Amino acid sequence: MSDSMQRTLVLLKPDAVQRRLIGELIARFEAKGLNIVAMKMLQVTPELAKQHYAEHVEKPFYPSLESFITSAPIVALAIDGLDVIQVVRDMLGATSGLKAAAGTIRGDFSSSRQMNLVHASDGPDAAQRELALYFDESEFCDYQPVLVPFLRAGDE
Ligand code: FUP
Repeated sequence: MSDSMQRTLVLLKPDAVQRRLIGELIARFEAKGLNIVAMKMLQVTPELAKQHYAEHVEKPFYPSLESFITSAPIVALAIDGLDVIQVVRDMLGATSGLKAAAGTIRGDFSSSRQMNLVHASDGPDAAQRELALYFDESEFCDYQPVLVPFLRAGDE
């Protein structure tokens, strides 16, 4: 199957903000050649947390997760790229920093299952749903990335 242009949601969580890792993490997405098309810092409310983590609200770990995700601001990014949903998930690594492979964000910077620094949508349906939670359609910047001819071949 040919690679398709996609958009995904990435969150740099409160631990990333508090640990001053925002720049280092964004740099990884830029260096990979992905295209950031929206970005903002915001405070997640308990209401937004429940919408975002709808599939986990009933789980035993949810209260602790909500407390963490609302504990400081986050940075939300919308990122475009070929197969970007899987590419970014691979860049994040396994959920727990203790299991994530070296070279991934979580593998390199996290030693925790909860404080794993980053979130990224896990599929096209999740990406659509989660992007709408954090961004209005008008906030996506559609610009021509001028480096594309140096990032991949014309037929890719
Ligand atoms: P991921 O898709 O890798 O972000 O992970 P999940 O959707 O499985 O989990 C969502 C978040 O819940 C993760 F960021 C970590 C957190 N979590 C806990 O805090 N405790 C658990 O037991 C499982 C997940």
